[in-house]
Amino acid sequence: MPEPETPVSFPSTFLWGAATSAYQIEGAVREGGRTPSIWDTFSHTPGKTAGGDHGDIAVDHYHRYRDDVALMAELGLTAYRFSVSWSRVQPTGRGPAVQVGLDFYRRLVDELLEKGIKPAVTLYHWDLPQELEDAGGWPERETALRFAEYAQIVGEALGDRVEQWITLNEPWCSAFLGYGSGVHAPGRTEPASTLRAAHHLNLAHGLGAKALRSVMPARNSVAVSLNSSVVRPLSQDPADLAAVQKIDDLANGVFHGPMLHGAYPATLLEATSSLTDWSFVQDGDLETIHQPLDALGLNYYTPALVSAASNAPDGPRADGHGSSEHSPWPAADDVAFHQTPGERTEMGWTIDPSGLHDLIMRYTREAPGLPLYVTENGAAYDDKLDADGRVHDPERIAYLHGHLAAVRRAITDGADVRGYYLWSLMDNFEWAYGYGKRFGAVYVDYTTLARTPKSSALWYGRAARTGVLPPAAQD
Ligand code: GBH
Repeated sequence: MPEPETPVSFPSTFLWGAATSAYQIEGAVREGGRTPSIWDTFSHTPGKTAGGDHGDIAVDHYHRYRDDVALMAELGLTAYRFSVSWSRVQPTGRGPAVQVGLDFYRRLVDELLEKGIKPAVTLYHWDLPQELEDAGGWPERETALRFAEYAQIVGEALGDRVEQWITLNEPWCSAFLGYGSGVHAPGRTEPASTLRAAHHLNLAHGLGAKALRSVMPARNSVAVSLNSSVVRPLSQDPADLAAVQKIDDLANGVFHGPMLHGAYPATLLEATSSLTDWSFVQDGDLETIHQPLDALGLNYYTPALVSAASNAPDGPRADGHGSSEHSPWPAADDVAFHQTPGERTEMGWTIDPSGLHDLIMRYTREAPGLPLYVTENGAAYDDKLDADGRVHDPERIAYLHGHLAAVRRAITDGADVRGYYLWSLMDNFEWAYGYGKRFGAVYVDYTTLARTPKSSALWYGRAARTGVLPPAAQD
């Protein structure tokens, strides 16, 4: 992707943010009455995460949040997206809130506001209280009802000072990696449960959005963050185009169908009919899920390339398996996934900024007039602290430059993108990959937990302060 040489500048109101999530950064897993979430259980189960890594300490953000906010302010960030740990606020997933838990987030938000950084709260970034999983987890309807209660508690506590709300982060991962391939907590491998989980996550979103609105000032914005996939066909063969339709339904339509249009795609219902009759969708559910949104969050890393399995010379290779032999894609044995050509990051994910442009334009068409945010985008590289105490990451700068330029092109093409949150503020617990994969703009030394802004953080801070992308070559 050639870098444009002319300066790339953004509207003055554009938000320049960074994102994190609770389990990946907080640590302090037993403090203030917090109880285990499914990720505590999963990461302490032998063989589930690289090196047996877990979030017990993570990057100790729970104790270092003041320094972390000060660092964001120094860099020049204008927004910060973080998530609330459900089991810190409501340890059993039910019943009264724990004030100590809520107080932590109140102090964090006040610190951000004092520094002029706009907070965006994600209510659920994958860390279901273990007790709710023990009662069946997301495949059970009850979990959605519990989520609505939790949303109301957090909305009441922070709604006066936080304007931007995100109900769920990437429900696809919760449903399909958590209950299908099993590479994410709770590690179940039950194809039919993935669709039940997806529906109850949708319902949680709808009920949660309603609950938030019932307790918050009307000026606040309620959104959801989807890891909507850009699904491309290997060829124009009708069989490959049918594979795209199938994966697009299972990745995107299963969520945006009910959320934006009030219905599951007919093609999805048909393609999955051998697994389920969808009788868990009750009267009124689709109406509940179809809540008007104030914004939509899009998380983007890499596009997917698919074909019919019969058109794959090496046989089907389903994506997202990780170390699991189970596919995250139910009823899709007839689809093969292919490696997209091009340079890749340390995750093995192909770098393709045009995918972000296409994704934004797709949702501009799918939901006309709905403000969009890129709520995650970033790259893992094998960063090293130099002898001079610096971290040079020109590859990450190039990645960010390319993707921010793609966002700018989408704005020029008529998309209403209001902000961008870099994933991630700092290196952290990369789920099943543990601490080995570094996504941070800020480097974390895992022995001392000292923070060092990488050259990409300084580059991004300059973009945030000036509204113009500095040249990518500048490291
Ligand atoms: C996000 O997940 C998460 O919200 C965040 O917590 C995480 O740290 C970050 O991204 C980086 O991973 O996996 O081979 O099938 C992104 C998860 C990544 C899942 C891309 C689908 C497709 C390629 N998604 N992935 S593969």
